[in-house]
Amino acid sequence: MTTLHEALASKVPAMRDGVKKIMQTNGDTVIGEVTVAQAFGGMRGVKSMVCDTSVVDPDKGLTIRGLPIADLKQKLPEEIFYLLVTGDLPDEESLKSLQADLVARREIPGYVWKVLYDLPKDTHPMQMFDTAILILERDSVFRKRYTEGMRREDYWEPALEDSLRLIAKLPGLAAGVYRIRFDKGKPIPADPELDWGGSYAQMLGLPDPKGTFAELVRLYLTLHSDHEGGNVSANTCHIVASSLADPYYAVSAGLSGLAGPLHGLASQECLRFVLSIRDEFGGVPTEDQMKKFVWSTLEKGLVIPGYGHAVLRVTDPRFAALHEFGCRVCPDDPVFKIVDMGYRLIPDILKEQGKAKSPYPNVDSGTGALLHHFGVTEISYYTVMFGVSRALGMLSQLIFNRAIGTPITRPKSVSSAWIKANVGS
Ligand code: NMX
Ligand code: MLT
Repeated sequence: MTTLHEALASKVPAMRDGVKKIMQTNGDTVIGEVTVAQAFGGMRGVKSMVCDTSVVDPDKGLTIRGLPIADLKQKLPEEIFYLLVTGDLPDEESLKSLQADLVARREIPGYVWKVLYDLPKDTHPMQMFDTAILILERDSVFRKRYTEGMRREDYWEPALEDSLRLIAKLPGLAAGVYRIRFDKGKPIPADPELDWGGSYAQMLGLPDPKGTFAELVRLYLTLHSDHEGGNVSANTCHIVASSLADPYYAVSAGLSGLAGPLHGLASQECLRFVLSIRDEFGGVPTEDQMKKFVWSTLEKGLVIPGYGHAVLRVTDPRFAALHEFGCRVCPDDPVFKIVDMGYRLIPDILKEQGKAKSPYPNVDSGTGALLHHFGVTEISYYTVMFGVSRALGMLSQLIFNRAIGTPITRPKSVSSAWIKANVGS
């Protein structure tokens, strides 16, 4: 048995040494270049940071520490966290020790609930979730130790402790947001016998006689955890934490990025799109009706939510895993059927339109239909669940960066005038 702390402690010296050596021997080696289009265009494809937790291959999709996500979908999300942080999956005892670490840290202070109850009734669930995380910042060990005077080599330890404290509380917090915001009754205490994802499902309080909803929640949390370093949430968290702002501030910032409709909020927008199709046609449309609807959306200048990707050029394997779950669990649900029909028809339409570099579904395309099937019909809640999962990736990247001593992020910007003067207008 190796606790997460021990496993990481045993690896940190080699991680630091590896970075030091490569910087000494190859620090000046060029790994990419930046074009004017990339500078104006969201830095797409610019190789400018290192992230070891996961890699997104445009033609294969996500691998976590070298393992394809399709091979990890049966794993518990807390096993994925251990893998992200250490590079190894935990054995049974190490997993138990991590689960015990989380249980010991999951109590949410009363003043957090008080603020959540006091927020106006129309507050967006992501705002509530994000606010609660900022309130928890009060307990940051990293900030306390830094104020006392901490050596740079020690940064990773309180970063890990803050991460465990935060991750432990996220399911209870997120489930509480759901219950408070949507008048479902008081937050439900966690069942001590349940795993991290299972207790999230239980605390949401939906009927789950066969445990299939809990199965979906675990799968969801595993699939959304990490997507290399450049996505908006991870990148934002990375930049904020590089100033040595503590993990609570950094995760809150990352979640604010996740709340944008081109990123995590797309999960809400996807289901809104699917439900608008259902309402327009009074159920599952014919293929012709569906095609016309998609074309008219594009003609209005709108994007088709859940399709396209900044990196991927194939169907997102995370979507494939969720689609497979839907085909097994709710193939006849009309909402899932519309998602399934979209998967068959939309890529060809986007190809014909010829704008999107990837015409294929991304992870957000099908999640809403599955949550809706189990009774999570409040679509503005969906991004909160994404946030619970993405915190695993953001925090593992943060711990890694504090361990190897990554400095403050500060790229150089140039003005349009500089570009004109240097490359011609
Ligand atoms: N529907 C219609 N047009 C699209 C779509 C889409 N799904 N995806 C890209 N395009 C357009 C895009 O708006 C752009 O148009 P224009 O030249 O007029 O500005 C053009 O195609 C080229 O964009 P790309 O280079 O293919 O995409 P980019 O890397 O800029 O953006 C996304 C990637 C994901 C932001 C984009 O595909 C999109 O807006 N998708 C819909 C929203 C979505 O599903 N987001 C979730 C992403 C996953 N996540 O979990 O975060
Ligand atoms: C993600 O999971 O973060 C999204 O697929 C977006 C991205 O990778 O840019």
